[in-house]
Amino acid sequence: MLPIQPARFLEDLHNLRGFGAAGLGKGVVRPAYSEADIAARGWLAARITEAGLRVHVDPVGSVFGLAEGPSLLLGSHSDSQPEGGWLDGALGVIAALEIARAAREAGGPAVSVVSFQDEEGRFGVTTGSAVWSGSLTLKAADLLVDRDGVSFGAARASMPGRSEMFVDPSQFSGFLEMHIEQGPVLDRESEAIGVVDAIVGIRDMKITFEGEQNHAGTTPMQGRRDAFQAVSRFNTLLADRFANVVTPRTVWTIGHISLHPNASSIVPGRATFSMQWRDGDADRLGRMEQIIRDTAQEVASSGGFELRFGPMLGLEPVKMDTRLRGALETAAEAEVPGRWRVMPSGALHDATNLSGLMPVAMLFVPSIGGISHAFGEDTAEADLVTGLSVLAGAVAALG
Ligand code: HGY
Ligand code: MN
Ligand code: MN
Repeated sequence: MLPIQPARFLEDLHNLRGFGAAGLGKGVVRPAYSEADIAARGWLAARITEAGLRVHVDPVGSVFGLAEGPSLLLGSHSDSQPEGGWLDGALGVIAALEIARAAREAGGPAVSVVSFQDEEGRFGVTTGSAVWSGSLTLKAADLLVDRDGVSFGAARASMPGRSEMFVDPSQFSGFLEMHIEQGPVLDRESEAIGVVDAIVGIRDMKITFEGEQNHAGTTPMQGRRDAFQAVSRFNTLLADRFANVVTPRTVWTIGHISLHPNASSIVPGRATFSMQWRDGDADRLGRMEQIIRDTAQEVASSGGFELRFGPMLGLEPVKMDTRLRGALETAAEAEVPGRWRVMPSGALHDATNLSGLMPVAMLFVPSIGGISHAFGEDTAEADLVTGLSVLAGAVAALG
C-alpha cells in the first residue's frame, strides 16, 4: 500500500479552498483565469515542485506535474463554476498530488498530476482538456467568449508562466480521476464509493429570439413580439415534445438567459439563452437536438420572431476502461466491502476528453445531500480519505 498521508492531503485540500473562498461555508468562486484561479495554480505548481515532479503549464494554463519517463496520470480541474463548491475538481487534483508524493516516497510507481483549465466551461465545455486532447483546436477555443464577452484567447493571455508547448500524452499509460458524485445516490444509500462505468454525453448551444422592443404600458398583449414570451412558449412546448424521447435519466437545462434591454418597463426585443441537454445515448442526444431546432423554428414562425442558433458544443458519451475500472472495483471491495457501487456519471469530466488519448476510469465519493455547483457542496472528511485510499490501492495494483 502506498504511504499516503491523509493529514497532508486534507491540509492541501483546505489550502486550495482558500483561493476564492466565498459564502459562509466552504464555497469557492474561482472561475478559469480569475485572480483566484491563477493564484491557486501558482500555489499548486509550487506544491508539485516540492513533490519532486517537473511543472509544465501548457498554453491554455492546464498545470501538469510530470514524473520522469512513462507514468500514470491522475488529476482533475481546479477552476470552479461562477458559484462552486470546495471539492468539485479540487478533490481529484489534490488526491493526485498526494498519491504522486506517496508513490515517489515509496520508490514507485511513476505518477504524474494534472489540473486542467476551464473544465467548468466559462468559455466552452471542458475547454482545457478538449484542446489538449485535440477535440477542439486552440484557434477555435480562442474565439470562444464568456457571458461578459471576454474571449478565451484574451483570458489565457493574462495567465503568466504558460509554455508554448503542449505535454505529449503518449508518456501516460492511463488517466484516473477521483471526483465527488455531485448527485444524491451514494449519500442516500449510505455508500462510500462509486466506480463509474460511463459518463454521459452533452450538447450545449445559445439560442436567440429577436422580436420587437416596445413600451410595456402602451403595447397591447395582442400582437406583441415579446422575446421572453417566445422563450417561455419554447420551454413549455419542449417538455411536451420530449415526452416520448427522454428517459428519467435524461436532463435538459436553460441555465442562463439575457433579455435586451432587460428593463421592467420595456417589452424585451431580444432573448438569448443557453440550451443544454445530456444523456448516455448519443442517438437520443441527436433526436433531442432536432426537436429543439424544430420547436424553436415553430415558435419563431408562429410568433413573428427572428431565430438564431449559436455554435453547438458537445461531448459524446464514453465508457470507462475495463482494466482501470477493475482495479478501482478491487480496491473498493478491499477498502469498503459491500459499501460501493458501479454507477454512471451524470456530470461531465475531463476524463471524457482523455478517453480518446488513453484508457480512463473514475471513482466517486458521496456528496452530502447530492448538492454541487453551489456553495453548500460538501463531503465528510472520512469519505474523502476513503476515496484517497481506494485510489491509492488501485494505483499500487496498476503500478
Ligand atoms: O457540468 C458539469 O457536468 C461539470 O461539472 N462541468
Ligand atoms: Mn468537476
Ligand atoms: Mn463542475
